[in-house]
Amino acid sequence: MSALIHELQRRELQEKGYTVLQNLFTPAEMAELASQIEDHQRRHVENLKAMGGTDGGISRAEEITFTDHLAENDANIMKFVKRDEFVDITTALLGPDTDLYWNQSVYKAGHGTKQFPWHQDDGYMNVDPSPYLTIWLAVNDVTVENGCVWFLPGSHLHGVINHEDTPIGKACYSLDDPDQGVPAPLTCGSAAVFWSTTMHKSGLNVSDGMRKGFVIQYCQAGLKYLHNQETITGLTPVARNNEAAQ
Ligand SMILES: O=C(O)CCC(=O)C(=O)O
Repeated sequence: MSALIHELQRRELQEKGYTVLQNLFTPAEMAELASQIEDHQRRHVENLKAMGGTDGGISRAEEITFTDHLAENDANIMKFVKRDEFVDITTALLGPDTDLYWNQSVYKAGHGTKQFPWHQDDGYMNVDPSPYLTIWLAVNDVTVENGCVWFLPGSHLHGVINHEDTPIGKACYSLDDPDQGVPAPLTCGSAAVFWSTTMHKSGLNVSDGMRKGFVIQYCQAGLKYLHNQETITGLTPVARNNEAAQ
């Protein structure tokens, strides 16, 4: 029996495509995680600046950075993404055997001028089975003012839809549509949990400070690329038979 995923969370995930877990971790735990993330994030920013501000991907040194494979590059972060809380959540929602699929910090600087476009995480890479699970963890307090994630409730019910490439990320729905969904402000240590088919964006950070998120994605063990049905190799086991993987 899950200690973290109850009837309410299941119903919200089923009907709206997302749910919020309040105070999953303490602010002290997030401060420790932030210090681990930021060694890598700073190096990423330096590298981006050396390349003129962008490496051609979706990170822009002064605005928003996606620093990926943190766990694979840092033993402390790997320990974090395999914590019992994630074993509990992922086995409750995905089944007894789960893997870490992807992880990245997403730091959004203040005085921003761009939202991050509406997309489904499946829009970046089609995999089988879909959906997998994304956990967007607030590493500091995340508000509408500093650019929290927004969701379109029920958008996961229509499967994976077409995404266009834009200069700031893939997009499947207009930032100008009058229906801009529902914001999910999160206190430091709380997390939004959603399906890889759930449409989400993040708003402008009009505050003075950095908005800090850690995005961790989990899948059923044995995930395949959809296009050729080849198993994706090198993923880290998180749970086996409902227990923490060794
Ligand atoms: O955190 C953000 O600003 C957007 C991140 C996001 O949507 C994602 O990683 O899929």
